[in-house]
Amino acid sequence: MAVAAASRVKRRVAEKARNKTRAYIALGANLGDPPAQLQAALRSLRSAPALEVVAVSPFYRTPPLGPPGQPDYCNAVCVVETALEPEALLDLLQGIENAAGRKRDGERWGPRLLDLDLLHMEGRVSRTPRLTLPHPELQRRAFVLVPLAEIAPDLLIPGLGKVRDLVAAVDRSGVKSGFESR
Ligand code: A4P
Ligand code: MG
Repeated sequence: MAVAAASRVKRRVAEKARNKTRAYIALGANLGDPPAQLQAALRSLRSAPALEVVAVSPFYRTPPLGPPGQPDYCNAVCVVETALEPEALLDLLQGIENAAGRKRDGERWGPRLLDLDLLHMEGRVSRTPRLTLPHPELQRRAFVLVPLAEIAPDLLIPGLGKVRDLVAAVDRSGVKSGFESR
């Protein structure tokens, strides 16, 4: 335990020296082949020179939040280390969404090929018209909190609390482990 804590401190010091921070990204899809699209998005993130993917949660099947009649979502969360500013990271995420064929002309919370949301960046808050950090819906969404709690239960979200407490407070009954490719 002490060894793990010491290595965590060492990593934080090294990250700080490189001016890097950790960012938490939610991945979601409910059109096409959702798990394949999440895998493709992860490949794009891994090949981006400006960041390093350091953890990926399992994939989950989740009931859609939004207009009725749409397919279940495949959801996951990943953690990256990056020296990018938050809005530059958002640009990168939106570029990956666009390359995956994401259309932005549909109804609010309508079905989508790929959604990449920035949940939180350590040490950063934002309230610009383009970017709210932490993500404003984070604490209400089991489809975000369940995968996030798998890889970062002790993460402290500013103004909200620890992820393990946030996930304990939401209804997780619809969130199912795994998502078979169709
Ligand atoms: N924006 C502001 N803050 C952020 C942030 N922290 N991360 C702005 C990402 N984007 C942020 O997003 C609209 C605008 O939000 C962006 O231009 C950005 O500047 P968008 O991705 O273009 O559109 P959207 O995703 O339809 O908008 P919205 O309202 O943010 O939807 P959400 O919150 O992304 O929800 N049900 C399940 N089960 N699983 C899901 O993953 N996802 C959604 C989409 C709905 N229902 C779902 C799921
Ligand atoms: Mg979005």
